[in-house]
Amino acid sequence: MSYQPFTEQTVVEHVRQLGYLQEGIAECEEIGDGNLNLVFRIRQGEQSLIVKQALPYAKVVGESWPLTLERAWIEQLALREFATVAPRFVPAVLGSDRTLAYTIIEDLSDYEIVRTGYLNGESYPELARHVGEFLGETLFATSDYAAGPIAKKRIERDYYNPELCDITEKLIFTDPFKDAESNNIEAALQEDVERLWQDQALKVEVTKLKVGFVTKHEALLHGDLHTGSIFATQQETKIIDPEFAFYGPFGFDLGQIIAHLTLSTFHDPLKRFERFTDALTVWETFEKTFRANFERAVEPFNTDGFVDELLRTIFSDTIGYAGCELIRRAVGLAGVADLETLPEATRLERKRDALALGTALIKERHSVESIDDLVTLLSGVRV
Ligand code: SR1
Ligand code: MG
Repeated sequence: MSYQPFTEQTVVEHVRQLGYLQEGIAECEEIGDGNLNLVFRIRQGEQSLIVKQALPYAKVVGESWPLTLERAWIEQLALREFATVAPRFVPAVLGSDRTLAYTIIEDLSDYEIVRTGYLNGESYPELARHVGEFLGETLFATSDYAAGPIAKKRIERDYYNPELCDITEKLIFTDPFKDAESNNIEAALQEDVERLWQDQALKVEVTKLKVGFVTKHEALLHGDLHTGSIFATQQETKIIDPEFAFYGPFGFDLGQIIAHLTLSTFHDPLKRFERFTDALTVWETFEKTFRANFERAVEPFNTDGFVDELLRTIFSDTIGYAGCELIRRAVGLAGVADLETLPEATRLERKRDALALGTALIKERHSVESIDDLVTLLSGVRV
């Protein structure tokens, strides 16, 4: 069967033929609200499942931006890989098809997308600890330090994901720092953004971070770990959508989630203490889990003192990547509801804050000595 995008009717017929549904009525709804894919929820009696199918173009832009269907295959491989060390934090994969570019996963209807929950004033008390643990487990397990040279390179081979990496490379590290077509700059911010484009010192630092992104093949990353890629309840957390998965720098996913926790405070300043405490908990839990795992690092990485140096580099990378993401979500493609749903005057102020904070994080990342210093820096923005 060759690739066709499903409709609400054809997807039900397809999964029924595969034996996932009984004869009889099944309800189906397309619920995808992301930038790239179709997402169908199919319900029959008590049973409920999700079929996520890639489109051959970026939905957020249109058919003029073709995009590989292979990302669906990479996504389900990554979910299965993550499940080997952190099964509690990913949805169960029930099936997948490389040609039709879909993955069937357990329905998480009892969960809510964290960004949506935050916009509605919700809090998730376990989220930060879970995300930190997930990253401490998966980043270590897929690295040279745990897997050893042969196994690591075997895993890495499966995650060759050039087109999706190219999106990140352009949209996060290149386009926001020049007059690029993909940018989405509000007229009132034009002068602020032009100042950014003239800041050579900033552009050198962003270039260094981009070099790290393209050259450090340290561990299997989620690649797009924002609050729209996490489902949560008060007790549980599930990380979804790793279609941008690839081997990259340890600090990238950490930076992304810290940036999006920060963006959520731009929408709801009353949650600043809670979200910055969450940012701190993500880092501390990651560090604790990663260090504990490092006890079984293969030689010579278990050399005394090595993990401390490594964590210092991961920390400064994390801060820099968080800064790049803040800038990108204020002026680049794929804005976030945290900012876009604010009334105009507040929105412009917050976007300026995102530019200022992003710049400070990128430039000062090497002088931030502790997570407490980082939280102080994050809190420094007026809201
Ligand atoms: C063209 S894709 C735009 C963005 O959507 C995804 O969620 C990633 O964040 C990507 O950068
Ligand atoms: Mg996504």
